[in-house]
Amino acid sequence: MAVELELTEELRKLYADVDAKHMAPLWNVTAQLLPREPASKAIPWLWRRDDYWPLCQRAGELVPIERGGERRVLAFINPGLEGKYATTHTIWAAVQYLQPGEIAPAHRHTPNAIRFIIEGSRAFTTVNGDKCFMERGDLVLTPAWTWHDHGHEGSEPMIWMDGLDLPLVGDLEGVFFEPFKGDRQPPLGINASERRHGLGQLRPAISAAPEAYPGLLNYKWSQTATRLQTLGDEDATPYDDIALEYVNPHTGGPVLPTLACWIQRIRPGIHTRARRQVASKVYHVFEGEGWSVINGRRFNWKQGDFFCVPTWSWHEHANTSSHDAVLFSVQDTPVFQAFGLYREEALQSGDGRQITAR
Ligand code: GTQ
Ligand code: FE2
Repeated sequence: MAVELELTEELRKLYADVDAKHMAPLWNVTAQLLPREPASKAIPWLWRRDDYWPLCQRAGELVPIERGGERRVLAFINPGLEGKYATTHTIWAAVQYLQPGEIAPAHRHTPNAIRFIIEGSRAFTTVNGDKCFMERGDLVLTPAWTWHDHGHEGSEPMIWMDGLDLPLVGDLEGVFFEPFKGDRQPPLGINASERRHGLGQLRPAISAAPEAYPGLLNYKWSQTATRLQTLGDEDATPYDDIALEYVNPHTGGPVLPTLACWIQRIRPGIHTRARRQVASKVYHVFEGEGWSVINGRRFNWKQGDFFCVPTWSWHEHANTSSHDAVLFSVQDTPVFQAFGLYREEALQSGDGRQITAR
């Protein structure tokens, strides 16, 4: 409020009486409620593979998974979001560690989930009866309210990234959860969704009834890698270099209503321009090494690391090595787009890159 009110005895009394009736005067909180632009409480942060990997192994020794323990998941918690189990204000990102023979029991919930496979072979997630085997680089979806359980038929521990809209659905007070009767679903098919929908450009006619015929659940790395490599210099963008969005092949839209997933290849020596978006993201470094500058702070990363970009934060990426860097990311962009709230802005000053604090 532009005019400074003199806090008279009567005004003080008014505020006390308003407060006692569980009301609030807007004029005292306008700036807080309507800031000129978003200022996320989440802060840019990086989690290193060298830190989380031994913690996962120790959890593997100490924490059995079965009913009660359920899933061996270590989440990345944003230090700016006190008391909130979240990586950004909307996204839960985590690593899940599963050893050969273990079963993470079947259940379903309203939050949407993605998994991106980091290491290991022959673990699977059964999604509504479709047993999807997961290999390094695969993206597997468990859309809202789909039954899912994880198992492992390989010989080495398996680790993958989980990405959920859990903090968002939690804030919306829309979380429902239901355990399955029995630890695992009887499989109705094996890798059925990728066999039916995996090429994207050819749609089975029967899929016109999507309720009876679920869409693509496993985006296999072999196909992602092929497309990443068949795009060349002329397909690069200034902000993300060579970037691809995973899409729902039926709609061309994001993989889930609330979450979009991207994969991008940053060529050796490339340093992108800075941009900010009304959207938050969590990145996983799939291959290579380099750094990102996020709101003026530089974060050096290498294979296996995770980092987050809070809403409306400037970010740019650089590949400092002599081979490609590949970044996977999960983003809440679709939420903002759905409600007409999406914005983005390129940095105009200087050479379009941030001045780094160090
Ligand atoms: O694997 O089903 O990271 O239900 C959080 C909640 C993973 C899962 C998470 C979950 C799961
Ligand atoms: Fe789950």
